Amino acid sequence: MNSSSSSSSSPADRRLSILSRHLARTIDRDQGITISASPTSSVFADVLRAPEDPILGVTVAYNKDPSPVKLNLGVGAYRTEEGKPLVLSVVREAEKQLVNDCSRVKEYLPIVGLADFNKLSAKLILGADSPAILGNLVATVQCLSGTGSLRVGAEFLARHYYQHTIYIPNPTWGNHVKIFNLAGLTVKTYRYYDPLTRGLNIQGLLDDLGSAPSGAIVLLHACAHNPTGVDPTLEQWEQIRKMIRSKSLLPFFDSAYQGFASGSLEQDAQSVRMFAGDGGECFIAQSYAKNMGLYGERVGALSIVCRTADVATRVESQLKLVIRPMYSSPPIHGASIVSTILKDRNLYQQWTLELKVMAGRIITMRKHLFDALRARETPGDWNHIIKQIGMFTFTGLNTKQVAFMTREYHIYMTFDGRISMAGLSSRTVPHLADAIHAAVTTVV
Ligand code: PLA
Repeated sequence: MNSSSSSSSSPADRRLSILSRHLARTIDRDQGITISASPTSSVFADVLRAPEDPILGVTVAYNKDPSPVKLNLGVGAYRTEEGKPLVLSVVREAEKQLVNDCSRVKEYLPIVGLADFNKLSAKLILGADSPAILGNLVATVQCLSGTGSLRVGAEFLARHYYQHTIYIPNPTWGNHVKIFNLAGLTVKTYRYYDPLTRGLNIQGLLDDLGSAPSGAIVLLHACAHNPTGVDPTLEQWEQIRKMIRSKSLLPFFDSAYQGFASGSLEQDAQSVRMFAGDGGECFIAQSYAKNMGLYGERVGALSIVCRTADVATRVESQLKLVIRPMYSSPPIHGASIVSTILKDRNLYQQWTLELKVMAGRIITMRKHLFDALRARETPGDWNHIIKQIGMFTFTGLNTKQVAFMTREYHIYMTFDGRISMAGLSSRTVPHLADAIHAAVTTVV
């Protein structure tokens, strides 16, 4: 297991470094060596240009490319067969209802967000008949999508939990390290993906969790693991659960793709429900970006399942103290859309159908790409394309091959070889297959 070092310098370290650079400039100036600061020079003259984000920066590069054949398979954002972003019909319908309801006002929401939204979100992930819901054991707060939910949860843990080490899978979504480091947690990794089998390294995972210090926090992807598309089977989840509980580790689920993996909201929540149903505690960060297509609305929830109802209310009171100085209270529009859909039987039904169509289209793209590579007799075993789950295929292409595909074919993807299947369409599959074929046959 590795301790992560990326962006781990503390705020105090950073202030010290800025101060020493400033002092060096002042001393230089006082000694007449160089006059780097004049009354007109910026006080931020020493600020270095930061690199683009490894995922969102792919879109920045894509936008600059004038090629008509360019293809953005970087960020995980759903596109239609026509390559267009999709607003779900059920979301349009809910928005119409909201606009027509003149009793609605624009007052601040409470710090914890919209009450209905919180209750319905907890039910969606845990199941309406969950003992945790029935026993009022869950503290839920509305947050700024999945990222904000992870951030609030991390901040709460840094303040109120005795263990400050969090284990994240290797590999994982790139932002996890930064979110947890920034909250002051120490990030370590556990083995997850085996590049040889392109599957789960269950033994490595269990060994690493087995040797983690008692009480350590463990980040788990609820379903559709990003970037690998490799999920544990239910039997493996049970092994993981037993290990986590026997070592008194604290599970923190990141649920960014409920409904996107299998097309079923229930099936994709099974891992979380196993843990929430065993009486132990757990954290869940939920996002509605992908499954309701509400990316830019920034709507999500953090739920903390506690052992007693009394603890849950105290936990909620402390979550308010975390949120208030960060952003005071969350935005109203996205959460209103979600609760309008979740509380109306017909809209809910319509949503599940639209979700199935999106998940189904992604699964079809897997099949198309697999067939296209077989038709080209592209060297290599490409079965993982159809075996992997969720929005992404972890192709196994290396950095040089990715760079080649971007340079020669205008295909934009992250450097770890991940492609967003949701950005692909029947029309663009042949172009991608040509690019992969050329990359594996010409770039070693
Ligand atoms: N957790 C995981 C595992 C994710 O993949 C993402 C999004 C999030 C949380 C956060 O999503 P949200 O804040 O928008 O709700 N990952 C994307 C986008 C889809 C991104 O990097 O921000 C990705 O392309 O990996």
